[in-house]
Amino acid sequence: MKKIFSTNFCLAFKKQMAKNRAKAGDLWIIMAKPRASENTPPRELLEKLFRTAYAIRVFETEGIKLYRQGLIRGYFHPYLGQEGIATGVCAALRKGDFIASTHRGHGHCIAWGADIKRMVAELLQKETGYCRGYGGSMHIADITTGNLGANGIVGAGTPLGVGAALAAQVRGSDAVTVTFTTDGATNNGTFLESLNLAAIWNLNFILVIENNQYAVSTPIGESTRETDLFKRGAAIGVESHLVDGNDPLAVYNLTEESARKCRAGQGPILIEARTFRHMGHHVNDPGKYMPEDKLAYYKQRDPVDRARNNFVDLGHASAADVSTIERSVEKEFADAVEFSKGSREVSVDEFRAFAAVY
Ligand SMILES: Cc1ncc(C[n+]2csc(CCOP(=O)(O)OP(=O)(O)O)c2C)c(N)n1
Ligand SMILES: [Mg+2]
Repeated sequence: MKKIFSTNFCLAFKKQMAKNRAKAGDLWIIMAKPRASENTPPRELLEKLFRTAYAIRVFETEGIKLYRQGLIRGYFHPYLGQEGIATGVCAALRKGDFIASTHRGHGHCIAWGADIKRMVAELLQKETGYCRGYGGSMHIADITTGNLGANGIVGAGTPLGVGAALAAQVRGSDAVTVTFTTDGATNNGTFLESLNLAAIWNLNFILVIENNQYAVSTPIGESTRETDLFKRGAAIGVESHLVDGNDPLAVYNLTEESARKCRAGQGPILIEARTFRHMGHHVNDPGKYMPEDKLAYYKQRDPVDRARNNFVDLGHASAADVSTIERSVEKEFADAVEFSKGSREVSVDEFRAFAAVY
């Protein structure tokens, strides 16, 4: 067989990768400073951030249990540990805006205000689900509310979001579109092509990179030499920011400011929200490649705990207030499971007939 790489090349390659990895290893200690808001955030906002972050945590934790019971088929990419991003971003948007999501999309849907009943039903292949049970975890969408949907194709949400932002501009609307994307997608051609178009057309577009520092098991330093992903925007004249993705309030403040700038004609804006997932890539990945000390570091900065602490410390919420929200979120999920179990499961034949449309 023809030898493609010389031993020297392989050694040099490994050395460079180790160097990049060492650099990327620093990512977890260079967290962005929280962007302090001038005023104390209103209690309703703090309550909303906590409720949303907790709702995502419950959905994912309980959803994994349903998966382990064999009730969910297909993929399930948990958003555990990343809740601060969807929570902060969506709270800063308004009715009429748009979001486009990723394969790790449950959190985006929930933060956007999706009906938990229809989400669980979709995961359980029930006809009452968002896509009649045909789509499952990676395809939940709700065009009626501006949720352009989750997407199993890494990087595909970015051109989709730019299209929505262009359509809004053509219609003369000041709607803002946010595409949630991933560190893995930043090396996909769609990233630069889409952001560049958004820039030359001055679109109301915010691209949020959820940098959880892994693409499946590949650490960020092995897929790019420049691990500060927000810096890529500067190359094409796009205002770019780095934010602590585990701080829902910091994410909210930055998104709110970015959306305001977009509506004033200063878009697009690139945001890198740095975070770390609490488990492997998908529900069956033990994630053994994730360093334990780094995982512990991020768990100490748990976004749900931070949202809860903010609600208590800045919103002067009592233990009873917190408990009321937690019980109500848990009940909503339990009710959704009951509703879904009582719904009809779609058959493979029905799905085939539906898919034949395409
Ligand atoms: C275009 C494309 N290439 C490859 C894959 C296979 N794949 C699924 S997830 C993934 C990487 C995920 O990492 P990242 O993009 O950082 O997102 P994360 O899972 O960390 O949220 C890949 C390569 C895919 N779904 N789409
Ligand atoms: Mg990633």
